[in-house]
Amino acid sequence: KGNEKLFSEQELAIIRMLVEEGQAHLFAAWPAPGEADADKRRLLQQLVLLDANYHGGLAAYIHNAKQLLADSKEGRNAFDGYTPSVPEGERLDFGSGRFLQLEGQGLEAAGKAAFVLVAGGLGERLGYQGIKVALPCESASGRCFLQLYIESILALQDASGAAAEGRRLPLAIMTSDDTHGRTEALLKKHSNFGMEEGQVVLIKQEKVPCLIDNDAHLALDPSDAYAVQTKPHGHGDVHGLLHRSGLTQQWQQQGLQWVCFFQDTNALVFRALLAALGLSAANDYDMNSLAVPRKAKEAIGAITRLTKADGSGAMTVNVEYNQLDPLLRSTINKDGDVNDESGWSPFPGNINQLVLKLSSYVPQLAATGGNISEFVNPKYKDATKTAFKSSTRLECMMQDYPKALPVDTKVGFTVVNQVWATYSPVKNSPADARAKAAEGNPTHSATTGEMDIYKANCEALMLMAGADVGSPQEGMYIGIPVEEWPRVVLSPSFAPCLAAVKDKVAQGSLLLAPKSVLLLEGRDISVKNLRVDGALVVRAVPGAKVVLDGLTVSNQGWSWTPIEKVDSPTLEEAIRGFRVIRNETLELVFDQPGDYIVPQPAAAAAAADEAPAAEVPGDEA
Ligand code: UGB
Repeated sequence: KGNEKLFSEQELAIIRMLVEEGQAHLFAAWPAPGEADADKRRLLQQLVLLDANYHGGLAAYIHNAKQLLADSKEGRNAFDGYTPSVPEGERLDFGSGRFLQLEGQGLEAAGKAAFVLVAGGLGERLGYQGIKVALPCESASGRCFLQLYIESILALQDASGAAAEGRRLPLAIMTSDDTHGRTEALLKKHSNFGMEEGQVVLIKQEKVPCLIDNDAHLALDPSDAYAVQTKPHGHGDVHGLLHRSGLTQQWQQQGLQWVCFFQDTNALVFRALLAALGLSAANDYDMNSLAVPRKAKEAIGAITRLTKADGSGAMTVNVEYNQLDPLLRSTINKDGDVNDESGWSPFPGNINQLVLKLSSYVPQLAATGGNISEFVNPKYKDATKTAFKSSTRLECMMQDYPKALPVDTKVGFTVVNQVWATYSPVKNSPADARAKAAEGNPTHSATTGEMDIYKANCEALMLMAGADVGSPQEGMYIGIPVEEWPRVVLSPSFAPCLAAVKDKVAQGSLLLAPKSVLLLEGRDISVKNLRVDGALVVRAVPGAKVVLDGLTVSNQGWSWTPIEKVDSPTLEEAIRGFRVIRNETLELVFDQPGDYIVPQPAAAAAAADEAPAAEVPGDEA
């Protein structure tokens, strides 16, 4: 009372609405008019913003929260009444004939695809303060995740023929207040890593208010009585943001047909995505999840078909592992979540890499506003479930998109049987990774994220080109076990798809000694006969057609030196447990278009004065 004259109509309206919704506690401690007026206004401005950012406003948020908190207290299960079964989809072996066939179809489809990276999360679990997309995905090239993703999209733009037809493949990145400024700065610093102005767009998600009890009272910030405490709403916000930004409609008008979603730290995603895109195109899927084989009870969501006995509902959706076991027990299998005769769960594991068909996505977004089914996960003080240990909030996940889809929507999955070819994210701190390793689980650490890139590239060279890369060796960095393969980096331009490796590396033409380093950076490099015992780096601009034919490299190479043996490691080195020491390198740089054979044939060498020469600035130059 008495504060009325201080505020605008809009601010007064929000106070009235919140008081009606039982939120008078937000203003109860306000001093008399004239005291802390600027702070009062600050709180109201924040509330106006929170109201505008949530679909239906804060009143809807409070109503939804009350309902979800009541469901949680009563232990009501969102999947009650549904019977689970294994959905439609296909399981592929990496590099098999069927894989390559789908990859080919996927490459064509990629020429009409848009890409969406969800990158609003901070690396808290990883113990990294910066944005995760700025981390090097491997230390050999030092390429950061964002650069890898952008170069992969540009390589697909080229290889699919989209570039030749004048089409640019767009990338939208969802950021949050935690990541927006730094993502923008990273792009600016590196001139969008080669994307044109406007080709990459940032869409920022907002946080939602925290809740202190089952009556959905909003939480004031413990350190500021004039601010509501807020937390992230989850990656499900991406659908609403794509809709409200107009991007999806724009993409459809430009003739694009597919949208591919991926996470911030899985460097392998583009190795398997094309096969999923191909299957989407072949089966006309409205939604397709690129998934991994799953062991029963593994802490990973399961992609599940859910059907109501009376035919009133059906969907194919991710069921979190803790919900899957009770659901199976109460319906089709008294033993719950168990492996089948193959030794694996019949349900594919969700890794949140999704392919959506634009022609059904756009109308669905228009119908729902892109709002995704929410959930709440309060940590209760005791079994009475009446009080929380700390404030909670509503959340939503992008993989829950099918929950609102019509029953006849075609939703499928694409499993690549070899997890190492598809999924090795960087999520856990060294300490958590060690604990996971001790339990026999994948560590999802920066250490394995890097080593799995080398492994996947070596496997690709073996499968596609019969390369001799030796056998992997057992290794260990900061207590995290790894398989050590030759450190092979194939730039996205060199290998936009697996089939490109087959085209560019002649059968049986490549031999890599253990722990050798091979970096091939350039679209037009090919290998006819190459042996490396040490380190070779080849960089070639587009149009520099480089054939490695008869080259033998022998030098001291590089060593992945355990962090215990190096001085002042950086944080990036510390979380992976090693520093790369470059002892000796043969580096071949071709910065002018032309035809090059390395080593130069004797006849050509005579006329070498006239020919464009390769700059060889490495130690052996
Ligand atoms: N993210 C956002 O952009 N905004 C947010 O508000 C939150 C996250 P995490 P988590 O890969 O196995 C997901 O934190 O908890 C981005 C799936 O939900 O790494 O491990 C963030 O930047 C789960 O079903 O997710 O769980 C990152 O890019 C399973 O698939 C992405 O969302 C699991 O990943 C994921 O964020 C998995």
